[in-house]
Amino acid sequence: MPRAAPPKPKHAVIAAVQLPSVSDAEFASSLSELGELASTLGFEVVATLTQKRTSFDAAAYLGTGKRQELRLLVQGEAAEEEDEAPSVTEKRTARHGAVAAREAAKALAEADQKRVAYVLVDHEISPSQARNLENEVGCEVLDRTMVILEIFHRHARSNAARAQVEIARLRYLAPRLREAAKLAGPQGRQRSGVGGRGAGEGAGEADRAKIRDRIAELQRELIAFDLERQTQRARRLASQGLARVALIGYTNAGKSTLMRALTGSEVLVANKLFATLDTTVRALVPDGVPRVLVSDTVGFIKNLPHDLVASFKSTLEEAAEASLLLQVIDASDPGYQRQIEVTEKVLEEIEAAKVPRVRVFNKIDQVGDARTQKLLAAELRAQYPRCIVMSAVNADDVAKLHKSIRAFFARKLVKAELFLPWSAQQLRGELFANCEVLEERAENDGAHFSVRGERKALKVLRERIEQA
Ligand SMILES: Nc1nc2c(ncn2[C@@H]2O[C@H](COP(=O)(O)OP(=O)(O)OP(=O)(O)O)[C@@H](O)[C@H]2O)c(=O)[nH]1
Ligand SMILES: [Mg+2]
Repeated sequence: MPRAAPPKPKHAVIAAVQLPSVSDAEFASSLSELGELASTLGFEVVATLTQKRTSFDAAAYLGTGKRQELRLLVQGEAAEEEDEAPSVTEKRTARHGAVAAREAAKALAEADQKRVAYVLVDHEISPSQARNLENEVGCEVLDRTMVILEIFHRHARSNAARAQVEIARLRYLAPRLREAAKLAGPQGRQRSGVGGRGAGEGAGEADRAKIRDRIAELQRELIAFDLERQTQRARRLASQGLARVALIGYTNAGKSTLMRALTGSEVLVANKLFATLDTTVRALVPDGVPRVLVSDTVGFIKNLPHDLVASFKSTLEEAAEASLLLQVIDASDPGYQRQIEVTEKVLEEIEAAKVPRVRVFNKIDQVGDARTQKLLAAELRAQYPRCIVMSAVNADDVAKLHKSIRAFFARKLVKAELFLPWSAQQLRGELFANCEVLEERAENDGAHFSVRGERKALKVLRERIEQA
């Protein structure tokens, strides 16, 4: 069960069926996305095999002819590797000692890398389809879901994210283990593979019971993590005002980059899919009234495995609780409209569709020359009124985004009069942190303040003054 990325890229072949309902553009963009997912896993895609069909083949996803072609492709690469074998031997006899041994090892390693290790299928296929296809083409088959699960598995850092991903993986693998057990019998061959599927081949009832127990154990752990997070969240809400912004959107759109720019924090930014799996919360910098907290969240993707959506629901609750969502969209992706659709669908699933939302079209600097950028920006503004078109690497643009976040919360501020008795002076700091003080007058038994602040923050403050 490899956890770290393999040191050298493994060869993979992408195989996909185009159904009549899928346009050529949509199909191409889905394939290129699968290619990016593959490279995030450290695979090198050496070939792509596609086929138009009215439905998936019930037995093995692809039609018989394509399966044959795929087998030749997979085995063809392997045959090439065998052809190289004599030259390795020749070299070994021609030279002696350590140099020859090193060269031979290198040649063998290179030959090994040429082997097609995986066939990647751009759909979720059934356990029996996967198994039949594997048996026929002679190498491991990973569907889109497994590829995404594997990336999540490698990128999960916090205990909670790890537990969430493991539950999703086990749920996905359990029926596949059953399928393997049926085909391979109790003494099924053992194979190491991505996702640890190999380790469980030939799994019997005892193994399946173990999986059920493990899932139950992880769920108990998650409940504990959840309680911990809720306590932290409650503390945040009580002590720091209530203005919350969440950065949400498709994977790789630039959410973490914007998080860094807006909060001066050092969250992970990477040109990988699903670099961020945990929600991070930081204060908007420079600070102001109200104090605004920004959260960075896990990215979305087309056909995000259902179990993962369910698993990450609690992580995404942060988004549902925000007062404002910044929906980050990669404007340089020709398929940005699909990004928008996918994101909006997930927002509905996590019941965050009603939260006020601003669309942020990012990476405009990556769209052709200045003229093209201007044209696209105008088009986007016409199509999505009130959207922001920007580049996270442009400081002026970031400042503008910062300003519009402030403006959003400023609109929600109300004026109020507060009286702070001398006996409650310990709340003075909190008052200044949560409100904009317009005027302060000292009176006999305390200080009178004219302030502007968030309705909810003012309510909390009044309660605290009464209790003091
Ligand atoms: N040129 C350019 N690159 C950008 C911009 N914003 C982000 N990037 C790059 O895009 C890549 C992805 O950025 P991230 O901020 O990690 O994306 P993310 O949305 O957090 O992605 P996930 O965590 O995977 O969901 C990184 O290589 C960034 O440096 C931008 O405005 N312009
Ligand atoms: Mg990120």
